[in-house]
Amino acid sequence: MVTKPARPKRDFYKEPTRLIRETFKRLSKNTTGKDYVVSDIHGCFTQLEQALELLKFDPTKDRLIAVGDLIDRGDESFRAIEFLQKEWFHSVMGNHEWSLAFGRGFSHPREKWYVEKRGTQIAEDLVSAIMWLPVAIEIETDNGLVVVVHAEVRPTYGHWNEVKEYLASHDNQAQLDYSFLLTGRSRIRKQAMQPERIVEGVDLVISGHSGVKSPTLLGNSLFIDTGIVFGVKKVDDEFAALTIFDVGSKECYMFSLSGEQIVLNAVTMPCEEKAGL
Ligand SMILES: [Mn+2]
Repeated sequence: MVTKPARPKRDFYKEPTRLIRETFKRLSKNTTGKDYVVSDIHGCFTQLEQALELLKFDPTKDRLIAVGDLIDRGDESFRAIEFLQKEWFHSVMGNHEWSLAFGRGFSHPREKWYVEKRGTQIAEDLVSAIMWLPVAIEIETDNGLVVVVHAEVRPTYGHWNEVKEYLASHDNQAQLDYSFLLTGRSRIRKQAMQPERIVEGVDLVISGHSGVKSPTLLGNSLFIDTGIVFGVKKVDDEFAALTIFDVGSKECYMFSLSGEQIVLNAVTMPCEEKAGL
């Protein structure tokens, strides 16, 4: 009989200074190596490692920024703890992390495995590792400011500063609506009036969350969740791939599965050219 762990303490709700500090993370320019952004991992860390090897990722100077949803669906979600301890690995919070840390906790069927498969301690370690993830990461690059958020910057926000001001204007987490950053699909589903509206003040916004067959650029918002977990779980391996975006060259590398091994199967055109920027 496994004991259900206690729900995480909601200090996040009560500490405004932490809110300001933790909402954003800013990475200064990487002057020695490359920066990459990886699509939704969903527990497929073995496939991520294989892809990084093919990319010749150098952990001594390169950095990898994840769009969130590190956990759930795949079998290795617990390895998020290990990756989040690596100096070169950064991630924004996805709705799956949010849901585990602040939402349903362990009562939801999707999250039961944390306890059943790995026990109470690892479940609590996982919550500790994810509950402070920033909702946005700003990366200073030679190509300007690149922002990573899990789902989207809604086109109702014309300027990135409007989003920052909104988030900073609340001193209480409970009053904040993060949902547009964590779960929004208004651009990709064309629900918004101007799905291709440029987010001013930012050169490129990179998000996951919404499944796409190949990386999709709308305005200066790039969507890269090509759903590798569905290939690993053999739910739909027709287009399932892990996408890694090279921030410097603006190229997307797509890795899909060939048997148990991941293979580099496509390098899309640089996003810059696609966008005609
Ligand atoms: Mn998501």
